Amino acid sequence: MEWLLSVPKVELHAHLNGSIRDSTLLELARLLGEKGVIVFADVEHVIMKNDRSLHEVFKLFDLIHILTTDHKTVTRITKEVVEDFASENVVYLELRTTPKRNDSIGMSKRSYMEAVVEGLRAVSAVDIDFTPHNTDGDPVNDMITNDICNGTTRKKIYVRLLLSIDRRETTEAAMETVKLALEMRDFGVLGIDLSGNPIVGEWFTFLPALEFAREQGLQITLHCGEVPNKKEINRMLDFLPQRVGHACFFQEEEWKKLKSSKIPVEICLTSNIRTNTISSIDIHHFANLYAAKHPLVLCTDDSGVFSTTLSKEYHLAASTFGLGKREMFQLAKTAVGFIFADDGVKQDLEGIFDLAAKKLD
Ligand code: 6MZ
Repeated sequence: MEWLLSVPKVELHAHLNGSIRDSTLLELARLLGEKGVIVFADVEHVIMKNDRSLHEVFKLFDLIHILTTDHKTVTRITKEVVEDFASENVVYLELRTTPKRNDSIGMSKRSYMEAVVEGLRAVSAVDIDFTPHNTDGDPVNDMITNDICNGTTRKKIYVRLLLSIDRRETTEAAMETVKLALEMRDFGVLGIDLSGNPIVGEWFTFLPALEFAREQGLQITLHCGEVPNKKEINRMLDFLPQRVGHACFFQEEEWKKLKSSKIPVEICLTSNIRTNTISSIDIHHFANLYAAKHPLVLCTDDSGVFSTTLSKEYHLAASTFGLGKREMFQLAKTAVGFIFADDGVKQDLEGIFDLAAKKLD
């Protein structure tokens, strides 16, 4: 585990509001309890509960959003989430979040995202690169501050943003999110995610916004196959997104399509087990995809909600599927090929992995 902690890692599927520290959530709940907005004792029980069905997870998100959706708190959780990932040597993080509108406190989707960017600016425990076109000509080695051997150098993390469309949203609301993503490209927004309760909403509601996003050059990742929905899974695969998340309820036809398309899969082991989307870890499709050399990347999904970390996900994969250090390092490194950021960032990350390979030998 210690070794996996020290390996540089790439996180491509992390929801901001799912990645909050328990201690922060409890503190926020206590405050709202004191104000009489919620009953703290009831909420404490819900936050600390460990096993939840997929349905219960979405109920928990509604509660989390009550606790977090004001500008100051959005800024705070963004800062903390980034620092937490960096502390376990995540060197590149694609953080996704659903821009939220809350008229009662003067929050628009844009001001929500500005609060997120403020959180990135507030990161102080580590060095952060979150704006694109950072082409100041620095040699790669200057960029490498992730020293895996001694704790004296400051860690550095690249952070880029994906804006999520929630499946509860209308076509208009989804379109608003895509337009916002386009306006915020200079703040590191690279693409669009489709997420939310998979039993809610219809593919055709989101399609116009996703097509527009693609036309405009945004990259797209879709939550795909979190519930059995053959038609939707096929439509999603036919859309050819740049990546898909989960891919749990695929049947032979869909596996074939996925494999021939070579669409990388964001694998979230603990999330799938905790929500019972996959009944047991040893039959997880990771094994089949890995053996087929299909592009895949291990991710946390919601490190707060599922009490996990990326290092724990790597450990779980290594211990369940019998992978050694060499394979795990390679798995971490190949994820660089699936990031949405530009070639300059890819080269920097490859430099970080090459340096780490020498030190870990
Ligand atoms: C689908 C998920 C998810 O956007 O408010 N979300 N959507 N499947 C999952 N697997 C369990 N986990 C999280 O982060 C929380 C939101 O992300 C989506 C849900 O829409 C949830 O409300 P943000 O930062």
